[in-house]
Amino acid sequence: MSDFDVIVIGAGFSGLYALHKLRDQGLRVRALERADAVGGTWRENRYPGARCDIESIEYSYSFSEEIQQEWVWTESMPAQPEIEAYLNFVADRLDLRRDIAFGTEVLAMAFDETDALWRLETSGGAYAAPFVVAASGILSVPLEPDIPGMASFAGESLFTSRWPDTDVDLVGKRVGVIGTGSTGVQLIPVVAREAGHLSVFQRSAAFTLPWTVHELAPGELDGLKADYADIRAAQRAHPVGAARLSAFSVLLDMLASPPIKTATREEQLRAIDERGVMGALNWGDVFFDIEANRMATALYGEAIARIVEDPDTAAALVPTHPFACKRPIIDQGYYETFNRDNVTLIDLRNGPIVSVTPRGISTAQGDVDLDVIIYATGFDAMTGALSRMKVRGLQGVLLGDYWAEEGPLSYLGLAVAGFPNLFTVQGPGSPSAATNFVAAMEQHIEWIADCIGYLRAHGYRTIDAQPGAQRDWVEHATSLVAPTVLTHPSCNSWYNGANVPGKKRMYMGYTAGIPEYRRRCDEIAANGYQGFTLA
Ligand code: N01
Repeated sequence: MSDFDVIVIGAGFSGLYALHKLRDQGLRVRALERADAVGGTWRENRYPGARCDIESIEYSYSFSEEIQQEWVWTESMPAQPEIEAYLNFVADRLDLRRDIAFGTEVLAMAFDETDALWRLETSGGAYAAPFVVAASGILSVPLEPDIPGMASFAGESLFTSRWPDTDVDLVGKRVGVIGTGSTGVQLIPVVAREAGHLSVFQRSAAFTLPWTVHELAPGELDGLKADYADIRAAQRAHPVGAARLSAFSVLLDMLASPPIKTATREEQLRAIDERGVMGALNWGDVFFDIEANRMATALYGEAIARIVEDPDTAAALVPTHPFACKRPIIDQGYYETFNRDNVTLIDLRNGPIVSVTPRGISTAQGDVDLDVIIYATGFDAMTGALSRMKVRGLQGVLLGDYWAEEGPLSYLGLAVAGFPNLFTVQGPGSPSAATNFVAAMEQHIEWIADCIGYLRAHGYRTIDAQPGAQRDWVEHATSLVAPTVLTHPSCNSWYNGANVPGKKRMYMGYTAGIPEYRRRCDEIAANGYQGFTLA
């Protein structure tokens, strides 16, 4: 007998909903949160410029009509402080804090086969429960680069993924930013406005599409809230879980566009005349045909050269990896930032970083003296959090070792064979990263809650994914991306683990869309949890 029926790991978007949903079902639930507050990834990544690239009206919980009517969004796409405030509001509104143990980091957990219990070792003592819901985040383990001399830097070192709570003063300082993924692209224009001088250390140039965020006008939010039933219905039917404008819907629009390969030069030029960098990529064949992708990239370079005044800088900003193989990025004034007198782009393709020194960053092209270094170097995504936690399943197998050896295998992205009663929210092989995270997450939590309800109602103590079903699922998910540029050898992305040295490479999303994924998950449940062993 344990004190709890379910342990939820994490109190970010997923953990808060899991706690609420399972508690509502009459279960004894405890959420364990490493930090002293709710918010998860949206709390830690409080760097200047952090913002969601999906509209607030859709990047929010849909399960509670009260919450969606009461909360007031102020901008079309929410900035980090507003998302963090929203999650705090939800925690209070649903009285969740009383069941969250803050400052409690899960260090290890093992499945006790005799008692059919997970036994957890945490920084706040021992816990046990039959079920564990890992809501530990898909982008919650920062990837710190292994650059010699990092600790020797005499100035200030900052990491976007654990930005300080206190104000950071960059005014007039010599700042270096390493990393030009979504985080760097958001951060760089903001830092450029404050810093005395900003040096951007770019290893891979980004594809990024300009976007304007607007403050919601008086009455605009009320109008949206009045239509919420329709907005949520459209969202639910949409492959990426966001029917309004978002970084993902832009990609879907592109899929439906004519091919670049048969477009005339005039048509190509008209595309960038009318829509700039966005027009350069807006061709249906770029996702499947690497040659088409390269043609679009060349056109993209022409569009950049129309914005960025210095020809060398413009050329250095043209990516060399295929468009769409990394997560789409949208920005506010990224390319324009490189026209500022106080910004220098250091293209590491001309000579890599050699070391960090007490004075700054030393590259094969020369040394740059700095007061502040900001690392925006990404995450060990999807599998990182659970791999670090020392999760031991049947026969004492470590999940981190299993994934390291076999690749990030999972059945539905919800469970891993040999790790009974452990539910992985947004695990590898689920829509997660390639969709509106919140929409995909709600489907996961609801499926998990139904599953635990079913097991208890039918007297089952354990559920475990079958290796064969898991293999078939991985094959199915992999086959969906096989004909696309996502599997091209030059595609190094956190989507396929290529950003982490030594990580087994495999695309970790599910690209048939959330409605199709939901249909499959529901069918599996309706068939008595097909592909799982219930005991
Ligand atoms: O991380 P990334 P991120 N030396 O992995 C570079 C979500 N997100 O934090 O590409 C030099 O994309 C690395 O270079 P390379 C979103 O899902 C969402 O930016 O490996 N450079 C790359 O440029 C996103 O996809 C939002 O060659 C080094 C960068 O660091 C995900 O988080 C906002 C290096 C890492 O890019 C991750 O984005 C922000 C080294 N040693 C984030 N090591 C929104 O909602 C790494 N790099 C809008």
